[in-house]
Amino acid sequence: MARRDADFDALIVGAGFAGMYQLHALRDRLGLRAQVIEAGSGVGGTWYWNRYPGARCDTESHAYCYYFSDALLEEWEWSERYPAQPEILRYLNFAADRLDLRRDIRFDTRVTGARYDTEANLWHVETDTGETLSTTWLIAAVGCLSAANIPDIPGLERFEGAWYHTSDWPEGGVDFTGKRVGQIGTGSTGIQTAPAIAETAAHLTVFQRTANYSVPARNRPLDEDFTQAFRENIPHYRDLLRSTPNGHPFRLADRKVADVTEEERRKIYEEAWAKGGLQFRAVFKDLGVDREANATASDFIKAKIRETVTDPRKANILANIDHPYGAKRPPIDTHYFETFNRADVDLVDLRATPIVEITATGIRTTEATYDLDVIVFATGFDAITGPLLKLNITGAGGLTLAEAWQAGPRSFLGLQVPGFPNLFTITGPGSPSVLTNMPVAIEQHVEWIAGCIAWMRENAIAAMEADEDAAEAWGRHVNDAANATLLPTVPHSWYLGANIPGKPRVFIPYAGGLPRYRAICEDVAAQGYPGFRTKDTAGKTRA
Ligand code: NA7
Repeated sequence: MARRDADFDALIVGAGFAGMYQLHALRDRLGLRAQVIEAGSGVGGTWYWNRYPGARCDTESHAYCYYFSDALLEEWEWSERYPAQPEILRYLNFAADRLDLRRDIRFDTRVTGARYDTEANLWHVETDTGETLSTTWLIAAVGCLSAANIPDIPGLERFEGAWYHTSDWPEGGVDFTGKRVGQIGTGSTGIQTAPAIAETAAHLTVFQRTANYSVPARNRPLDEDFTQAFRENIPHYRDLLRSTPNGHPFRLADRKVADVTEEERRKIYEEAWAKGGLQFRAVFKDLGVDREANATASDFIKAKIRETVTDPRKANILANIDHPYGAKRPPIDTHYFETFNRADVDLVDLRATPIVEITATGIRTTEATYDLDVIVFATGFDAITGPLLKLNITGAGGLTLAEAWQAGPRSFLGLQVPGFPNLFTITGPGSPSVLTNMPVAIEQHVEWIAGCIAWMRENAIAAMEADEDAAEAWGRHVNDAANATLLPTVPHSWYLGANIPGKPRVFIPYAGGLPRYRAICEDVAAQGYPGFRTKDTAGKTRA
């Protein structure tokens, strides 16, 4: 039940894909007094901050946008198969204008803390502008990959050159002309940025800890015919995105590796390689669940790396991959492996020769010292839970989120945490989030949250929170879903929190697929929200 004595009915943290749509859903559909608090000076969230050279989405552009509005889909035209960061940012600015969102977004304002008042059923939200704002509902739309991981390598403070993390890139860009650049990290980001940096730098050294697969993106301009055909088939695309397990616009093939001959298999992989993109992993249905089947795809890609990279030393380091393809987030690239054929690009194997320290003039490994003018950290994120913990949230009875998650994140459906009434987490831990095409997962969460808030208002519910037992059971289900795949078999994966020292090793996202997850969430809503405790405006509770 909304309270007239609160500053707001709903405060939303973050003005990316999630926060923008949540504002629209609560303000324009439910008529709530809702606002967004955003640390950046503009909308975009992840796409506002991740401005590194080569930044591009790995989802095809026509699938990487809002589908809740036909008008938005019809009015926007994408220029490339995969949208680059500036184009996504333009798109989100277009959506913000079209939905008139800016008047309810507080830019340049960071949430520094939030405290729940159980007596008043209110959240008190503190910001770095010195304000404390009260709200009935608090919605974290902070993104899954927005808390940078800057590794604690001794000596960084002594480095006399410039250094950057890819997700906190200077607005005007970085001029690499004439510079010796060292790049640490070869995840999706590193694989995108290395070819772009090599274009202008005097010299690039890539420091690789874990070798990685990558499939060519085969990016290309989109033509009028594509746009026309897309606009005529919007319902088809909407159904497609909402019915595939990962929210991408392609289906998992209905065949197993063993169903075809070796020759047919080779042809299938060659065709998928030529088409490019994440759909490479969808050509057989058992690649994600069966090690032996997976090895055929893994070996195919390793052979492609060796064919592409002419220097056998570099090829060996790049193809020395020890996890199953797709069990870590599979990157796609534009000339990543080809970049190592340039005379001005070198590769260091940190498994064989780890970094010892950063010196005033570069990076020292156990074997050599590399003189550098710039260090680029493409070292990823404290994923999913990191951005939520950074909000410094204290729930009912003084319990902090950090305390509640000491042994790993607990959440019912990835939407609510026991002990934190009226707090919703969009794409939180235990929801499909990073295993999917994010806008599809985001729209589902935003709509579920709006539906839940509408139900609370209709039923005079003052507070609602996830039940401990429901969260416990959901945690077990999340584990079971992961264990049915190859995903938890990679010990150093950030899906398990393994990239952050001290982070509990728990498989964080829900691997059961979006359609199954959506059905579970819809069922919970249809049944009157079992698994949540409520307190009505007269103080009556339901366990
Ligand atoms: P990722 O996928 O976490 O990749 C980070 C890379 O940085 C990866 O190669 C790491 O090696 C490496 N790394 C991290 N810390 C270190 C240290 N201390 N020393 C050396 N190397 C290190 O992040 P991305 O930004 O590439 O991608 C994140 C998501 O963004 C991606 O999945 C897309 O959804 C978009 P490691 O593998 O841990 O050995």
